Amino acid sequence: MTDFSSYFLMNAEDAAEYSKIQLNYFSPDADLEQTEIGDGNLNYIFRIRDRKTGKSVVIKQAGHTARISDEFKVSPDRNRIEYEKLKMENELVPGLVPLVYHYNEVMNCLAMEDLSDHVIMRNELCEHKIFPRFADHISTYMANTLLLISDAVIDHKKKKEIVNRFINPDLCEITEDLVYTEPFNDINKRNNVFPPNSDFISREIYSDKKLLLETAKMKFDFMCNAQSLIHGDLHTGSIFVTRDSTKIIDPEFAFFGPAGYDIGNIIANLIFAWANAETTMEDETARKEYTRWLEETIIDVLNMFVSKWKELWKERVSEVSATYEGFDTWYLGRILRDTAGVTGLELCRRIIGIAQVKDITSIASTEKRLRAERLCLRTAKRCIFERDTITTPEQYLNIVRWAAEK
Ligand code: SR1
Ligand code: MG
Repeated sequence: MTDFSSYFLMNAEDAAEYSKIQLNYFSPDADLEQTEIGDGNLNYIFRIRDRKTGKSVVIKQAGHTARISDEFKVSPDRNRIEYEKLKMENELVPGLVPLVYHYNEVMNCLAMEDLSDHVIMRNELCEHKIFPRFADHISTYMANTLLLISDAVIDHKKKKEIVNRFINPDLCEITEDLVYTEPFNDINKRNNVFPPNSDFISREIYSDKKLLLETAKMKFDFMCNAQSLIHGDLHTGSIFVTRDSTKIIDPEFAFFGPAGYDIGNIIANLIFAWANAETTMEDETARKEYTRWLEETIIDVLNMFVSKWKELWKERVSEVSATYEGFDTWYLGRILRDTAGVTGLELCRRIIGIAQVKDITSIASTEKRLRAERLCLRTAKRCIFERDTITTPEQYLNIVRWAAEK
């Protein structure tokens, strides 16, 4: 039996042994059961439980390549980044993220709270379930994490020290390629276009030179604007929920980038849920009720984010230049512009690129899926082109409704 003194990719039995002898988490006579529960694109996730006591833990291990494809060589240091970000988030937004217990730099694995009483939000949205506390929780998470770890609040030297710890080149490269580049030109031939939508995508996306130019501007913003310590992959598959609780997981893509990247991801993924409901729910009353809840959630997420952000700005900003009259409005305006642009990028990349979303791919009817895809792509283009003027949630909803009517 290994003593875990050198790295190897664990199976579930290894992870159980690890939890006993490295974590000392279970008593020596524990009767452990273990399962690999990961269904993401990158890592291996094990749940270990003592049948006698019900006590459990989750162990997440990073490999040297992505689970989705060996083509992606990704530093396992992402696991340290996730651990450090979760530790910071436990301070900033306690209760909205899992507790973390331990990180091992040899095995590139971390141990954290088992959230088996929660479920992945995307799967529930595909079942047309409602989460009344979500907007409040996610807006608190975003306002606190995005403002409190930024130059507006943190001492500049301290911030640069944190930037250093969160240089995340491999995962940033994935985002630069999969979000900002490939969906618009298929340069690496990795896109995964739904064949009946191929002509539409060639005409409306690949052939649109003006769109290409806007994606380049946004890509340079992503690469150059070290504004906030962002989550970096804040979609509904990175969120665990119950009716009353929200836990944001998986911040391995964290780095200092534009704050609007996280907010735009949330808005886009709520639009995927809207497109699914709009195109698949047969019963008109149920459909209207559910799409209305999603619309109200988009409104609440953005409005609550803005008001919480403004309150925090008043209380916490320490940088003198940031206190000059009008600077807060200018700064928030840039976040909202980036939010709209990223909403458009995320909508495109999940329809066209390699990493897709169940909200769309699970639509069995070709006709309905085509309608959902085109609704998202038309919304995306307007969000990108009109990002300088999109500042309110109602503007997103007007665009989505316009796209649904086309
Ligand atoms: C190779 S990783 C593909 C995607 O999965 C992750 O969750 C990120 O969204 C990434 O873009
Ligand atoms: Mg993930």
